[in-house]
Amino acid sequence: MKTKYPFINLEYSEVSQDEMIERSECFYRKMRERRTVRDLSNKIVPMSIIENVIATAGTAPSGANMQPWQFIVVTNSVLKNKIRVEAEKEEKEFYEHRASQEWLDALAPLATDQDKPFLEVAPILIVIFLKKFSYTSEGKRLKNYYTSESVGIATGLLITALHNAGLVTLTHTPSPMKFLNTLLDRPKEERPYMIVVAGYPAQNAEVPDIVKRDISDILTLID
Ligand code: IYR
Repeated sequence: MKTKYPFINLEYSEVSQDEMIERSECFYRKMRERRTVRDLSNKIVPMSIIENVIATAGTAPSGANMQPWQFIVVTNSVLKNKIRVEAEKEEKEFYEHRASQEWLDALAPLATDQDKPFLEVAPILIVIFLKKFSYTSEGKRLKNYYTSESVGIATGLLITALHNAGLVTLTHTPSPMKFLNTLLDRPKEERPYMIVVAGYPAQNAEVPDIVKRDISDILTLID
């Protein structure tokens, strides 16, 4: 049994309701501009931004505060090329054999395919691994809890922080992604969760003209 953490006073300063409304509207306006961008430029991104956004992701809540995530930042061209080659192999298999017709039909409007040039062009790949176990300083293995929920929340914060910083992202999930353990030398109990590709948009980048469901459609209020 672990000893209880000492409890400390919460740092919290209440703001007025008007201020809260203003802030929530303002943040919604900001987040509404976020788009998944597949046309990325190779313009370099300062590493301090990447450190800040990963630190932000690391503030996410997690099951028993186990923080079951690891963020691997890849900037090296040779490694990015290897990731692209391996991801494209998986994607070719997906588009030509593994995906059901229903899945291909759902994807068709987005015009995605097995070519993933952004994995090589973008200055930054953040490869997120989900850790099923943690290790104490004595090397004792501890189980982590609610790992996909926890890593999902952290990834959401990461994408939000990158958008807030003024960069664009692409969430990429080649499947299966086991090749990432080999290329990035991660232990087998870490599961590749997602690649967040980050950078500036290419000049004249285009995005599909999709819309998000209206609030009236996604919100059910039970009084
Ligand atoms: N992983 C593939 C396929 C893909 C699947 C879904 I669901 C998407 O929203 C987008 C792509 C690919 O990256 O092309």
